[in-house]
Amino acid sequence: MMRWWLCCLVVVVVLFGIGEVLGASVSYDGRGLIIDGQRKLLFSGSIHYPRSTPEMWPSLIGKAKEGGIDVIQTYVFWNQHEPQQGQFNFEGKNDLVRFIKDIQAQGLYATLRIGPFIEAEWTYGGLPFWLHDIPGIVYRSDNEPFKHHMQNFTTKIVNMMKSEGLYASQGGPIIMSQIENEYANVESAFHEKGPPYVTWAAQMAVNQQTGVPWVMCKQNDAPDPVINACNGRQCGETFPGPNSPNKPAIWTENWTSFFQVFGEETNNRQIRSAEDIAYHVALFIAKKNGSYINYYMYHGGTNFGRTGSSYVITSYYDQAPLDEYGLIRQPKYGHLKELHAAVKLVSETLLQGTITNITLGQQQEVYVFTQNSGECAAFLINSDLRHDATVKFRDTSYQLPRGSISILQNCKDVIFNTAKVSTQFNTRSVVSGQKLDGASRWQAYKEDTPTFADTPLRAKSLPEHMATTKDASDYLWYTISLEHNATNAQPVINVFTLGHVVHAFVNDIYVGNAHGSPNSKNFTLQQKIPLNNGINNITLLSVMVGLPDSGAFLESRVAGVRAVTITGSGPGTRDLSNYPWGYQVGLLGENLQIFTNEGLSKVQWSNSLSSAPLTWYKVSYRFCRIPDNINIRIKLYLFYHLK
Ligand SMILES: *[C@@H]1O[C@H](CO)[C@@H](O)[C@H](O)[C@H]1NC(C)=O
Ligand SMILES: *[C@@H]1O[C@H](CO)[C@@H](O)[C@H](O)[C@H]1NC(C)=O
Ligand SMILES: *[C@@H]1O[C@H](CO)[C@@H](O)[C@H](O)[C@H]1NC(C)=O
Ligand SMILES: *[C@@H]1O[C@H](CO)[C@@H](O)[C@H](O)[C@H]1NC(C)=O
Ligand SMILES: *[C@@H]1O[C@H](CO)[C@@H](O)[C@H](O)[C@H]1NC(C)=O
Ligand SMILES: *[C@@H]1O[C@H](CO)[C@@H](O)[C@H](O)[C@H]1NC(C)=O
Ligand SMILES: CC(=O)N[C@H]1CO[C@H](CO)[C@@H](O)[C@@H]1O
Repeated sequence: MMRWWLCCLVVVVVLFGIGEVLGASVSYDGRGLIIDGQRKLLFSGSIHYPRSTPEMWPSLIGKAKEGGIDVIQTYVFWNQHEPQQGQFNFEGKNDLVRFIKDIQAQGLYATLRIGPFIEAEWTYGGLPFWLHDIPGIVYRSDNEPFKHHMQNFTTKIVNMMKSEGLYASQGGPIIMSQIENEYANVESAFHEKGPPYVTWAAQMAVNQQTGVPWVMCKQNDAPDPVINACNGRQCGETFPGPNSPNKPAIWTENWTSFFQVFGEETNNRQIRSAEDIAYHVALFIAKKNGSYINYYMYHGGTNFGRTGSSYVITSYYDQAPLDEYGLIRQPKYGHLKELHAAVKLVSETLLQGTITNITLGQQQEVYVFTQNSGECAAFLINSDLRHDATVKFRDTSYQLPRGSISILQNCKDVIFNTAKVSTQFNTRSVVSGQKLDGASRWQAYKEDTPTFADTPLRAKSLPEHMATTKDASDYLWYTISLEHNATNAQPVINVFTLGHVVHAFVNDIYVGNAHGSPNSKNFTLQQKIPLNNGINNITLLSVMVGLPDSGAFLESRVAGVRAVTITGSGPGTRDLSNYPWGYQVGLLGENLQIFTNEGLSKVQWSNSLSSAPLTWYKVSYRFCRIPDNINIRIKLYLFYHLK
């Protein structure tokens, strides 16, 4: 009888074994994600696939792995994948499956932040602009049209990952997914339409049956079983904690630096020190039971083309551990690598041990993790930012530099201090190679300034910029044919705009420009202009530097020229806002794609280089013998002529 039972038990175990080969289940408890039955302490780094090239991916992922990163976290960029409704693009930089497989190939995990609203300093927060024209749509709200399209895209991505076997539950690398993004920032703007949307989004995500957990970041009331995660630089101080004792403390965005906008000097937000990052990571682990920490960004990369959001420059988080070009930035990279290694040495104890904390001084405390086996790890914290401290812990004295944390193995040996940087500093050296400014090589093509007669599209008032360009171009021309009766006064034009840049031309003469900034979203171009008696051609070029990516009611934002008046042309002020306007989307050179091989021959290039505004320049250049370890970048110096 006894033997029969034993035999049966063996059979059960074997079956379980087969099940495990197929995939690792991912679950969680209050102390961490549990992958394949094991609690994990994970360091994660954000690398966004469309912000680099597929050729760079294996090297970026490899460097992250070498730096002690376990997980690569990326958003999914809806407007890259579905620029027109129903027309999909998963090629080249948009090859999400290849990116996830590259992660898997190096044995790392992946976290997929589907959003599909992602913000991310990405144009329109990742939403495709065609959503704007869906009747009755209100984004990110309890709104049927939006929910329909959000669910449709989310399902498409999840199905794509499933069909490639990429979820950990299928043996793939994806251990976690994110739905929505920092929704709590805008939730109150939607009043009673906010909370049901959160509930719906969580349910819709969970119903996708991915076999791995979902998170919502900065959403402290994330509905079960979705995990609420923290974003910010100081989650060790600011995170109120998981909203259930059964959920782990997850930090989805610990900003390694900050993105930059046009016109801004590099400042302290961008140059976040290695010591400061290490301190806050250690604090999050010690104080908040932190078990998943993601660096946003680990590699920022480049906002290629028109993918950056309003005013955001093309270089993204260049100060991250891997710089824009994927080069290692020291000491940030090395210091964090040492932190990761130290934490991993004691991670068993951090994940399994019981936690106590003891005050050691006015601004000094220790968090002690103890296992039944006697294993012990401790974090000695000196939160005094001005004074070093000496503390006594278990009969030993420890020197703690100001604002630092020491990690102790066996509750005795200091294996890391967040303020002691042993990694060498490095600087990026840029060697200027060939100068391409030899005038003879260059050719020019000047954009025509369209007039009212040239623009077949007409409106009875100024059309709104974004609704008109539909994200096909940054540029929108407005033209008017104006009859002028000379007075004694000098004519002055006033162009009120909601961004981002406006250029003005009168009778093909460039008269001036003005621009806004992230802090002054509206501005007025006020400019004296020469007018002929009789008919004049007034042409305005409205330019946007990316679409907005944040805030509520993105679908009803307005931009571009909103009002135009003229004084000194006839009596009083003439309001031209409701005149018949002609308009045209995009520049001619842009529409003809004259920057491509096919488009090059579509216009007449001139050898004489005018300095007229709105001139395209081209040069052909042959590069040879580029060593593999050198990054070639072409730098353009633009001299902007402002009258
Ligand atoms: C998304 O919508 C399209 C068009 O209505 C439909 O053909 C497609 O099956 C939907 N996809 C998903 C995953 O629901
Ligand atoms: C950390 O985990 C322990 C044990 O699970 C729990 O008692 C404690 O409240 C948690 N601390 C925080 C800050 O969540
Ligand atoms: C232990 O940590 C908790 C949470 O940070 C804090 O409220 C408490 O005062 C600490 N206790 C001691 C003895 O330092
Ligand atoms: C205005 O534009 C029209 C049509 O392009 C052109 O024929 C006319 O000469 C222009 N007027 C002036 C004053 O430049
Ligand atoms: C323009 O911006 C200023 C300051 O940001 C704001 O007070 C004002 O209301 C804005 N005007 C319009 C018409 O949007
Ligand atoms: C310009 O003067 C003519 C003749 O006096 C008049 O008919 C016309 O309405 C005036 N136009 C404007 C824009 O004031
Ligand atoms: C959201 C957040 O936590 N922001 C903080 C990021 O870190 C810097 C300094 O490290 C703080 O100044 C920010 O407030």
